[in-house]
Amino acid sequence: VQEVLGLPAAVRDTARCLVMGVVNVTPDSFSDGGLWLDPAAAVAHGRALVEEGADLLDVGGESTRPGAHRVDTAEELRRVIPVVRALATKGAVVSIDTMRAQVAAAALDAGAQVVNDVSGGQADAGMASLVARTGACYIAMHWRGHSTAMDSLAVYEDVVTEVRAELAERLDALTASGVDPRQIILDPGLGFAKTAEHNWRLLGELDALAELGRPLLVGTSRKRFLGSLLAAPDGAPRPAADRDDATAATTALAAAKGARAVRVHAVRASADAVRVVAAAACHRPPGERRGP
Ligand code: PMM
Repeated sequence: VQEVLGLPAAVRDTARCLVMGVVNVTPDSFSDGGLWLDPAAAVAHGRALVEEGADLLDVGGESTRPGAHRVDTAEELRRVIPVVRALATKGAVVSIDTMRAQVAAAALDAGAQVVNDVSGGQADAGMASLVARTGACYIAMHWRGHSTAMDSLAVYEDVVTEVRAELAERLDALTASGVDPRQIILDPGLGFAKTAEHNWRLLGELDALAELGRPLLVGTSRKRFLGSLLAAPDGAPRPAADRDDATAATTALAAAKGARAVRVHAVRASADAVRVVAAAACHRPPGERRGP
C-alpha cells in the first residue's frame, strides 16, 4: 500500500480499496439533498454507513451538482461542524468535503482527519498552506471551475492526457506551497466538467493517472453518466436513488484497477465489492498478483 500521511493507522494499513461514505448536509445535493440537513439525522446516517462498512465518512455542506450556486461560509460551517464533531467523537474517521480553507480548518479542529477539496486547491488560495501546516491527508480532485460553469468546461482533445497533466500541475503547485506529496490522494473528478464519455474513459484508464505516483480516489456514485446509461426506453434517465447497483459495479471496476478509495452514498454493496476484488486479487497465481 502506498503511504498516505495524515490517515489514521486503521485506515492507512487497510490494503484493500477503502470505502468513503457520503454524508451530505445540504438541501440540494443531486441525489440526497435535504435528507440529512438536520444534524442529528446526519449523524445517525453517518453511523449507519460505518455499520455498513464505511472506512471513512465524507461530510459536506455545499452541493457541487452542476449548476449549483455557492452557500456562504457561515452557513457551510453551521451545517457541517456539529456533524463532524459528533461523528469524530464517536470514533469515525471523518473527511470534510469543502473548497474553503476556513471550513477545512474548523473541521480539522472538530476532529476531521481528511480534507476533500473538489477544487484541488484552486478555489481558495489559503487551502494549500492550511494542509501544509496541519499535515492532514488531502484529496485533490481534478476541477476546471465552479458548478455554474462546469458543463461548458467539459472540452478535451484527449481527456485522459489532459486530466493527467492538470492533476500533475496541481501536485506541483501544492508541493510548491509546502504540502508533502505523501499527504495527497488524487481524484479524476468524474462528472466535474466531464461528459459521460469522458467519465468512462477516465474510469477505464485509471492506470494512466496512477502513474502520477499518488493513490487515487474515484467518485462515481449516482452520477448522471450512470443515469443515462440506464435510461428507460423513452430516454428518461434512471433516477439518482436507483443508481446504486451500477455504482457498486463501478466500485468493483475502480478497485480492480487499483483505486485506493471510492466515494459512495450507499455503502453496503461497495463495501462488499471491494472485498470481492481484494479476495480475487490475492488468489491470483503467484507472479500475477498486483493492484488492490
Ligand atoms: N463528487 C461529489 C462531491 N464531492 N469529492 C470527490 N473527491 N470526488 C467526487 O467525485 C465528488 C466529491 C458530487 O457528489 P454528491 O453531490 O453526491 O456529493
